[in-house]
Amino acid sequence: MTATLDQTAQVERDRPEHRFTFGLWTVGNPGRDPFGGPTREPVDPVDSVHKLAELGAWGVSLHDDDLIPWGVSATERRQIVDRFKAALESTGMGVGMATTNLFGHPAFKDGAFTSNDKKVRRAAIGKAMNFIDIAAELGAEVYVFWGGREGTEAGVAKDPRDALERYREAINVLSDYVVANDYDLRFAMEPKPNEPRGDIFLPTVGHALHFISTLDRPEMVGVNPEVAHETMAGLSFHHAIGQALWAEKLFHIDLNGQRIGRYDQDFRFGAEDLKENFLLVRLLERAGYAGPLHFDAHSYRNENAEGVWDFARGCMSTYRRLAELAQHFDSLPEVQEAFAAASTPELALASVDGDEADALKAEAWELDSLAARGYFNEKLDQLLVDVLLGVR
Ligand code: GLT
Ligand code: MN
Ligand code: MN
Repeated sequence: MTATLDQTAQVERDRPEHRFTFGLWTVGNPGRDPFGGPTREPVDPVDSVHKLAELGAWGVSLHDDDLIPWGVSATERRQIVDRFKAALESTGMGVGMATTNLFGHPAFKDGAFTSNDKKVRRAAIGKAMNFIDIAAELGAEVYVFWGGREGTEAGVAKDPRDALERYREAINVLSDYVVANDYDLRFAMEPKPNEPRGDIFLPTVGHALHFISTLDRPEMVGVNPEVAHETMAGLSFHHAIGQALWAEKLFHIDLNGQRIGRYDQDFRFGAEDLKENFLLVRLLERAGYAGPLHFDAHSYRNENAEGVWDFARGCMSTYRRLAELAQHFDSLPEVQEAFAAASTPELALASVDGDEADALKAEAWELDSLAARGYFNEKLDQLLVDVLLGVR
């Protein structure tokens, strides 16, 4: 295992800081669920900033209402923002992303940007503008749109084409607003298949990527995929990330733990499906993803305040450990041999080199002989399992 430790050092030299961030709503999660009230005390956002800085995080992310309680006066609002800014400055913490709470207020019960009520849609756009101003002031890199309420239980109540048109309108208006104010902010759409709505618009990364291609300023908008959300839909998260990277649209990422077929669990990163997490981290590291690594997760409900910090430490150490294991895996000669046997590198070569229709048609008759080979995936996958188990 000494080799592995050396590789850790290598990872840390190459990338002095994995830019780990936590939402104020994650470490501040009081343990409420649909069946029971809070099990932990509320946390002052300024205390979260200090504690996360001490644990080695790079920064935080936040909703408007996480920082500024709904309904406070303009003066209080200013004081709260100034006090928070001072905490960021004194700790050197950054803001990975900011976002609008467009799901908590009862007025958003039929949707925000896609509510059937035009007045609600206008208020939702205005609420986002109000916090975009503060996000820019706090130096946030990315502004996220998670449309938790953008959907239906009674599908008959909304024509999905109208809803998508209104969604697009809202993002277009808000991107114009950012440009008009000269803010240095990019947007990221966060897909989710369901919960809290029965069905949510833009349910997966693929849906979101297509939606982005229809916008007025597509270059300004990327995706913020979340482990739990693609996994809830039974999809491969690392394939979703692969497609987002391939489209150059991975602006932000929400890391957590989730089992297929369950409610949105938002467990500690690494708490479930370590193999999928390994594939994810290996992909992010190999792609040189440099955006925030955001843990959108929370501690188990049966933890007290101390358990929350165990949770935060665990998220970061598991990511680091998987990054070092990914390097170790790729450094093993037997793994490189297995990749060659599986023809993994060959997938990076173009299939067709020029105008070869005659040759391609002739090669169609070679399928019988091509069927004989093996791809040695058993050996390759077992090597991965061995590395995860620490036996290699
Ligand atoms: C909410 C949701 C998350 C989103 C947050 C951003 S809010 O906690 O479950 O997945 O990322 O709005
Ligand atoms: Mn999320
Ligand atoms: Mn979630």
